[in-house]
Amino acid sequence: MLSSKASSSLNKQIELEAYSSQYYLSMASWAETQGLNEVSTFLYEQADEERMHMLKLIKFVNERGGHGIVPALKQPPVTFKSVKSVFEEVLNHEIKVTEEINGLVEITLKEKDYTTHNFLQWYVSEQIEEEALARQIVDKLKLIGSDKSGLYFFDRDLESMAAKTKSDIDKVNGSGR
Ligand code: OFO
Repeated sequence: MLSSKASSSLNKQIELEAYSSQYYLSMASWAETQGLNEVSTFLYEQADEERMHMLKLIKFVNERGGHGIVPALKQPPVTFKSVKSVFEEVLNHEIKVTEEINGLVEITLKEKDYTTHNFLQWYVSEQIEEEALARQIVDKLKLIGSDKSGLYFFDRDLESMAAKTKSDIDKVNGSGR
């Protein structure tokens, strides 16, 4: 059975994952309007992944005798300065999510809630993967600078880059998803 502290902290995380999904969805929609097809496909996928993270938490909270609360939708930003600024925002957001997950892990240790602690390890690994991917993309965009043809190739390569990074990280972790 979840303590009320663990339950409310997990519900806060549900809200953050839901917001992450909305945020990336908004980025995807913006990128699509800019003709950046692969960037938008990539971001639509990220939005779906974040929704899956939210669902996984809701189900866990409910299984442990709590109540996973579906949060109200918050309006994310609608327009973005550039592709680079989009991915900088993704990276900063992922860093924030990692901090929140670490905070949750700390709570479970204080409360000696080893079941939730164990459950959260999946999120710890996921954050390593997502931060690394966002950082790699931002680094690539820094190299491209304002070169328009570079941006064209970046858009084309984004899909394979995401797949490769994921498989590299899976190899390092010795697991798939
Ligand atoms: Fe939910 O994984 Fe990143 O934010």
